[in-house]
Amino acid sequence: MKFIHIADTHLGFVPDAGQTWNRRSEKDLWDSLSEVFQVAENEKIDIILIAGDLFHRQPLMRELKEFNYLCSKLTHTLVVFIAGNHDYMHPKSNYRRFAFAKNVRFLSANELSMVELKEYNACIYGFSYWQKELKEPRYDGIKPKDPGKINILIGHGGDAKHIPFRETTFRGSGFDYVALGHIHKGGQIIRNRVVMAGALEPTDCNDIGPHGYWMGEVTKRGCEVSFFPIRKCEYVLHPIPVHENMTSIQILEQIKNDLKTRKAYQYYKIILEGTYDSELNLKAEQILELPGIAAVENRLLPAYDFKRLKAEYRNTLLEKYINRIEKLPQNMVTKQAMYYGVDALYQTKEDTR
Ligand SMILES: [Mn+2]
Repeated sequence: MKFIHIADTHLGFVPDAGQTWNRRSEKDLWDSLSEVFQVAENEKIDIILIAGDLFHRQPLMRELKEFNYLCSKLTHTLVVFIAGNHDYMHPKSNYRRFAFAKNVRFLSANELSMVELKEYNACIYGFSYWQKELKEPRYDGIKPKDPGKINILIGHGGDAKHIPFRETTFRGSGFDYVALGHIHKGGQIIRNRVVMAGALEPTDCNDIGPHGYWMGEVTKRGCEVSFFPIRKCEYVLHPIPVHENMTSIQILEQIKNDLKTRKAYQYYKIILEGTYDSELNLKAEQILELPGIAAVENRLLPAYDFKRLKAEYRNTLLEKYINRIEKLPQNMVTKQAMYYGVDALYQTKEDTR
């Protein structure tokens, strides 16, 4: 049985709202879903598994119609999905009054239920969120009824407030494939068997790395699944090492130079690391103006001349602090303690005498 597994499409969400650097829109999320459905059609995929948070919030009727239309166009594929914490089964949810196409199965109950697919000798298990949070480890101890069938579980969660689970939750569970959603960074929890899809598209610039869908084949002898990125938008963490002799023009040139190897679909989150001279006059806006920059995080530490400071602020708290830290074993923590501490004392140096 050939399948595609996606999650966290967050339809209805406006990506990076308020940002001016990026022309992403709500439509991008729909386009990506359409792209996946087109792959399903071309590859004659038997089943699409959507592991929750299909919608970012309660779906509007017109959004359900759009989704249903995309499903109904599939000539070969069955779509099975659950509601996640974002699009949970609210008492007034449009989910409750919508009639889906006949190739769509919504596992909407809040208790484990199952769709049996006789033609594939398969059973798809899952349940939906009926509230925003589910703190109980509800996937613990779940087992398929008939071990002779191809058994699939669709699940959503993986953090403390949303059905916590671990690798061991599914290890001996007897499911041939577990299609998970909720955590936006995807990956294989158990290779070829338990997969967190990751968001189909990044929703903001903290969703670092590639996003996309998983496609594979499951039989009673085993499963094989691979990741396929959707390359509309990918956020990349890009550290820029800075030292105190660098000027702002030099730093900007370095960033511009690094941007030359950027792919058109990539947006950089620049991390400034290292030390800076107190005279450095570099504004984050100057970096954000460059094409392809999503965000700037300043982790720079001021470059202090500790020897000079001690001489200048003899018999003050500042001198005592530097001496004290210098006596400790030097590592990243003491280094930061030195910078932050000196920085705090130096800013209020009038009081330290
Ligand atoms: Mn979620």
